[in-house]
Amino acid sequence: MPRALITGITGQDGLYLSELLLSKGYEVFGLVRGQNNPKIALVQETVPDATILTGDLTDLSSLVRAFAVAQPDEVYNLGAISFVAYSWENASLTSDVTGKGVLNMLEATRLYAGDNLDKVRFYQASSSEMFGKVQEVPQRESTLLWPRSPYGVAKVFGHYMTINYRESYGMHASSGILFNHESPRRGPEFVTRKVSQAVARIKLGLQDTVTLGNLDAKRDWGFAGDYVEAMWRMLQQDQGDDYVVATGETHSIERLLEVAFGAAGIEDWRRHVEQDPRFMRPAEVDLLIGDPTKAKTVLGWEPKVSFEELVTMMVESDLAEQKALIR
Ligand code: NDP
Ligand code: GDR
Repeated sequence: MPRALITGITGQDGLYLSELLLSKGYEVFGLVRGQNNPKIALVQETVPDATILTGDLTDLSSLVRAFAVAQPDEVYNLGAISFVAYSWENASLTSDVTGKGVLNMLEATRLYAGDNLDKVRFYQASSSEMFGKVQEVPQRESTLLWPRSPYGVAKVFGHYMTINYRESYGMHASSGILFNHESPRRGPEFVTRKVSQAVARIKLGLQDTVTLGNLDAKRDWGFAGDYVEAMWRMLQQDQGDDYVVATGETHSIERLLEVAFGAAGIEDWRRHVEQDPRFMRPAEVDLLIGDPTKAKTVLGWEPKVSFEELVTMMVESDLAEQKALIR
């Protein structure tokens, strides 16, 4: 039975990846931070067969202990402070967790493997935010990185550190440059879920408007359930490498609003949307669109859920959730 250690198991991707690995017969260990993390219950309910270990990405000794218990064949480093807007207000913390946390994980992996680095494979959750002020359209593995937020800068550090461990020590380390991926499990602070939740509440008469920031930004949005499959496929290759994982389509926030309100049968979305500079960012990433050719040709990976299907799935899930709350 292969063994996997996942950081960030309480997050959106951690839950989908745990489900995928358990369905493939893996023994799954998930790192959870804090002395009484409220999301432990969610993990226990969603993936009861996963084993929870305590640790924090900023505490190397806790990671070394987690490796000793999990004895992993595969390591998926998904843990991070992942909300871009928050990273300006907490730049140092974001650098420690999202940036230096990667180094701690790579070092814990190296210490665990000792002379036998072949026994473990490493996945780093890199991000399209590293492209920031894009230098090429669409963005691919070779596109120059130009991050626009403390989060993006921290991810660039983790990305290059992963490549460096591959080149310095011959570690089987892969960096998945994933573009935005969403689901009904997406945190409510991110724009897709903020919109799907608001649409559901507006439809049910629980609120009248949603307040957003920049409506012109464009993102390449896919379904998180599809994207964790790409992570797993990267670690099944003979060599570690870097891969862009994206749909190859881009849509504006305005288009997101149109589809989301439309899914609830509301045509005139503008009547329900307000803007507030509070939700604007000091430096915006205007356009992201990925070229997933390498993931397709090497990994045989393709997204299955379309943008419209994704948004409809999220609105329907939030409608059901909000209805259950008012019952
Ligand atoms: P989430 O924000 O849903 O999950 C982040 C996870 O990191 C949570 O489990 C969180 O734990 C954990 N975490 C935060 N701080 C620490 C810490 N100090 N020590 C250990 N764990 C910590 O993110 P997603 O699931 O959406 O994303 C997974 C990864 O992929 C992240 O690294 C993200 O940056 C990256 N990524 C995501 C994309 C997306 O579109 N979703 C696209 C590209 C990259 P807790 O619950 O305790 O806060
Ligand atoms: P992003 O996702 O920054 O791309 O990072 P987010 O959904 O937060 O923002 C997407 C775009 O929407 C605009 N926007 C708003 N965003 C939020 N959150 N709230 C608003 O009210 C709002 N109004 C407009 C933003 O300005 C932005 O342009 C996500 C995270 O999952 C990262 O961890 C990951 O690395 C990247 O995706 C790829």
